[in-house]
Amino acid sequence: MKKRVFSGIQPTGEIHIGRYLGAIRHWVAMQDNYDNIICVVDLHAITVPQDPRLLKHRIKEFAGLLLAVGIDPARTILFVQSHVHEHSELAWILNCFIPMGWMSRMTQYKEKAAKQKEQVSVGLFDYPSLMAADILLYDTDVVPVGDDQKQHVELARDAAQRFNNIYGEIFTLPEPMIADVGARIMGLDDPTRKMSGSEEGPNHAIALLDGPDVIRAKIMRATTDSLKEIRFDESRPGIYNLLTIYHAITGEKKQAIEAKFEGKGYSDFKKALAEAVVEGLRLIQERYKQITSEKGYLDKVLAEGAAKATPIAQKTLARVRKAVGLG
Ligand code: ATP
Ligand code: LTN
Repeated sequence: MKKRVFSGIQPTGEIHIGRYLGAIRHWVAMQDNYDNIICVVDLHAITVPQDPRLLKHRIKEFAGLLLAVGIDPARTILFVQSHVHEHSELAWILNCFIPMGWMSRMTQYKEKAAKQKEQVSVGLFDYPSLMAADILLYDTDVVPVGDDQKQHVELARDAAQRFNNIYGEIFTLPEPMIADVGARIMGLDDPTRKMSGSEEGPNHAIALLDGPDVIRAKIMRATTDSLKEIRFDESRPGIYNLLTIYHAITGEKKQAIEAKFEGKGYSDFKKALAEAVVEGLRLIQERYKQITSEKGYLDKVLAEGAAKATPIAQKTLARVRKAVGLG
């Protein structure tokens, strides 16, 4: 029996190379050896205000991009979270078992809430409970995510354990899987902050659908420092981040990269990085065009995905309802 993998992506902002290098490309690689489920988490997206038309567009765009990067619907169940109602129901039940104290410790909530002050929604606070429901509904063994999501996966595991302690073996205990390379890609404009989908700055992130000239311009403008040496040195976040992107996208060894750029200037390195990114994204963009030009194809893939996910989710939820004593 293959182990079950579950992961999710919020259909907000653009798919940037942080999301791609930190998470999505690993989902593609894992299709051979794991039983994969990937979800476009639209219910998570509405924890902060969204424009309805844009959200609807993004859900399709994200699904299309996931297929373009190599998610294969024959091997991975790809679906939209709100198409499977069991997610909301299990999230509610889990709400009644997860202590407020655990949720209050979530660093992502604290960071986002600090920005929004009293406008912050109850849904944003409750975000980890819905995420736990996503994971636990499918008897997930492994959750491949970027390192910002590790704490949420651990909360899902703790919630499962707490529930199992009360009711017996209901849930499989999930584990986070954080890749070594690209687990944390930083903003090009501010290398001390994670590259984020909800960030507004024009030079913050490279989107998977950015054209070659946009990619070149963003990389040439990326923040570095006034030193010269091109080395993987974590104390110099700008150049370290750019080198990490180069390493992740080309697959070349760190030492080989340092050797290649020894004695060269930042501008030479940035040009080489830009071409590597342009080349890395070219094929993805071609495939995306193909996928979206085929009318009805994406809807069909997503409907089939939901039809495959639903019976698995229903089975788990039935177990939970029975354990709790719901009617
Ligand atoms: P936001 O920053 O708006 O909260 P996000 O980009 O973190 O959103 P998702 O798009 O849902 O959220 O993330 C999809 C996956 O990509 C997650 O596993 C997340 O850890 C990973 N990821 C997101 N940004 C980065 C990044 N800058 N570096 C590495 N991995 C990332
Ligand atoms: N919170 C995650 C997205 C997400 C997820 C999940 C990831 C929602 N549900 C379940 C893994 C498993 C994020 O922001 N990246």
